[in-house]
Amino acid sequence: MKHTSSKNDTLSAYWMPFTPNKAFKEEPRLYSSARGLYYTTTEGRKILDAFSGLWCSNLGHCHPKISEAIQNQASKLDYSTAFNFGHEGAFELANVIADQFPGDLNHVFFTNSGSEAVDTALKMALAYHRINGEGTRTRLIGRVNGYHGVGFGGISVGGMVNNRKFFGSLLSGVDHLPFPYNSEKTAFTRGEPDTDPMEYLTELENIIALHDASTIAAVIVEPVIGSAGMFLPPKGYLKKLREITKKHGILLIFDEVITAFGRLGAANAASYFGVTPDICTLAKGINNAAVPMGAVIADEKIYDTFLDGTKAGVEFFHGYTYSAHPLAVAAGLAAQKAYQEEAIYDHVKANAKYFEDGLHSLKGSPHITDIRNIGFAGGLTIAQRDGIAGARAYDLFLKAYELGIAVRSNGDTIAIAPILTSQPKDLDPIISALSKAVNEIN
Ligand code: PXG
Repeated sequence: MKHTSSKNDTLSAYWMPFTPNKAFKEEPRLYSSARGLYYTTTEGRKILDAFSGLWCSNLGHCHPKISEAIQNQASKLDYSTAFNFGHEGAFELANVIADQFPGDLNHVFFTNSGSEAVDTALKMALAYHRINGEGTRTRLIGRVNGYHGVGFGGISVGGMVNNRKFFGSLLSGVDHLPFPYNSEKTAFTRGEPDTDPMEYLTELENIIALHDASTIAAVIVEPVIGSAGMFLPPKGYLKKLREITKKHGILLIFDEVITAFGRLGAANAASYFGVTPDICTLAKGINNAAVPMGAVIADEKIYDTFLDGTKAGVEFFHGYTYSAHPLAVAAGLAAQKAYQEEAIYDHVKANAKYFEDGLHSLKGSPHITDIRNIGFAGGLTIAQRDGIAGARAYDLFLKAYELGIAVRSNGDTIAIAPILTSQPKDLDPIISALSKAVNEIN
């Protein structure tokens, strides 16, 4: 049936991303402003942002110092190409970021989104092996249910069927590890489940045995699984993954787009879990999302290989018109300063248990079949109604919004990501609204 114009014709020109456009345009939810923990809608309602925008407005909305930095920058140096020219802020921000990563993860390549960061990291891995004399290493390994943005590289290593099935043959030579989750064994676990990580990593050894390590470039995983509904790896999983990849000369990429800059109560997942990958992808909280920005951080051997292995000229044929855009960098420097000045990572660490207790108090509420948490990130699984995937979780999302709380539904899950400055009194209304909402839907 042809789509008929909605009652809101002025809304039809904007084709909205990852949104049921028909349903939205019948009943739009429009924000007009935001400050701190709250959005204000065009009807003047206040909505408590329990998802940090989209895992990204970590320091709260319109942070005064970030807004001021962007305003000042806009009238000082609006744009500078990153190809053959630079501006001081870009170098400064790269240093501030590198200082927060473990090991010799020291070199930062700027992009404009997480998707671009992922495609950049995959290209970096392939080119690294080639320059290093191992050009046969071309295979990439992702994971079932993984989300690595929407570029062709990202959806190829990603493992969410709807993000893949419409788009043809994708990249060739990609394998996927199993999703490291077993609802029967681990439902309602606080923090990382205590199951044997090899249950999910033997498959990596099988893939290596099948193709031979000499054909495999990199493994990419989200250290904490975000988009699929906030799931944690079993204890020891990331350490074991590091051991296996290192043994076989395979690069390990952590997609830290949501985990870096405080979400776990640490600077990043690599530090939190004590596991150092070869490359991390970053975005979102890097500059509080006030201007689009992403980045890739690579370790010393990768950077050195590119620089030493190229006789003269460009070492990496890759980059974006807006790489290290001055406004994004200004926001980044102000955001990074705020993380330190406001001791955000420690604040999250200190209040993670309070959030955990609140979230797990929902156990026993109707429809909730699992609750997961780490730092200021939470995930719920919602039982399907009449076998229809996602419908009840979506109703819960709508009901919570009616009650003044913005969370996120993805399939049969609800994800909660409070703004990292939230105090216990700000977390309480999130939990009580979810409790009320889950009791009110059918
Ligand atoms: N990697 C990861 C791990 C992400 O979470 C991206 C890459 C892509 O970033 P960009 O900036 O290109 O969007 C993301 C993005 C959700 C949700 O529902 C999460 C994201 C995007 C949309 C929805 O959790 N994360």
